[in-house]
Amino acid sequence: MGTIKLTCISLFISWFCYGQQNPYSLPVDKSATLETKNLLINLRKLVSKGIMFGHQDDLLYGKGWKYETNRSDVKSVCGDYPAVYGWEIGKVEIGASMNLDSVPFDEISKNIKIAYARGGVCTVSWHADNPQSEGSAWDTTRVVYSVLPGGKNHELFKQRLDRLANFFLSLKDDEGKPIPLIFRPYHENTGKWFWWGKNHCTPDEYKSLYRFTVNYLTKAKGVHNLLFAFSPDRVKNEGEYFETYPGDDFVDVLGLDVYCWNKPAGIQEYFKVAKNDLAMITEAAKKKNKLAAFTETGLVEIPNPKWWTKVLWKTIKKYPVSYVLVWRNAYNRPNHYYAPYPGHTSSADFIEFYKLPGTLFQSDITKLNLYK
Ligand code: BMA
Repeated sequence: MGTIKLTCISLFISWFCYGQQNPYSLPVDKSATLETKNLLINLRKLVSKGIMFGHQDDLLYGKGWKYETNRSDVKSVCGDYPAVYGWEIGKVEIGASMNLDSVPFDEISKNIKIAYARGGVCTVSWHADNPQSEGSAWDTTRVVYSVLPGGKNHELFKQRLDRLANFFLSLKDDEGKPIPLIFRPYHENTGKWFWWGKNHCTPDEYKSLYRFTVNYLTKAKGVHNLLFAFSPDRVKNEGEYFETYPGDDFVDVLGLDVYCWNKPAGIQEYFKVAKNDLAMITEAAKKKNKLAAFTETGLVEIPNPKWWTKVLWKTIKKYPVSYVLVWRNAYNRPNHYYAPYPGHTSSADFIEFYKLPGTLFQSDITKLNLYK
């Protein structure tokens, strides 16, 4: 009896110590490249130091300019690049030469390499066309069931994933090593606007779609430079978030997309919803040994001059999220921007946000080398 007890206790102690020494889980892709594994481990460590700032399409274009190497609205305002760079690759799956915002894929690849060489973190969203109707990501013709194995669009869908895989495989640094990316497919699925969204497929169909994509890219196509993010839009509770969760074996990052609406009650509503959801995902991420991130947010045109310190920072500061990413400063839609540019009324406050010890930009992370 005594021996059994002692064995149990020593087994428990070694399990406990192992857990303490290895608090970082591996990426869901067990064959991920060393740099991709290192990225996940280092991002986990970085959470205790601060929240990285991210901006979609930051290096590609901004207010009144496009395709000027090394230009960035964020840098023009605060003197530093964002730490996280968002990229969009919708239409890569149909073999187009430009994405859905008419940005050439060559420009995207070139700038991903530049961002990576600088030690930045790249995350990729994918507003994929509807494979059934040939309409856009916003065409909600029912389709998910048909792209799964055995479905009438399965072969066509695999061809699309082949093109997606080829894009990921093509992203290499100067030494020919694959560039790690946080891939965020089928995002905002708790909303109703995309073909993979709520009411357009069942939770099981959604999970199968996500799992098939992860397996196909990693196992069938040999793509090993991805961490996978799940990023629903605002939810009422944990139950709604996890109703479509593909599972711990398929998700590295528990993400969340919540925008702030510019209406009288918008800010109060943002505080309430974003804080509630961030509290929930960061708690769940802790239990699951995963990373949490505020994968998309922003207030269009930033009409509130203190939005950065008094709204965004106040919302996120308590939560251990890896990064917060604001959406693009569209070159082709004058009123569609989410980061300041020189002369914007929120620029001074953005500089204050930049100076906060808890916000991390490119110069903070370059020195850490997140890939080593
Ligand atoms: C949306 C808008 C669209 C754009 C899409 C993909 O939220 O910015 O104009 O086409 O993202 O970048």
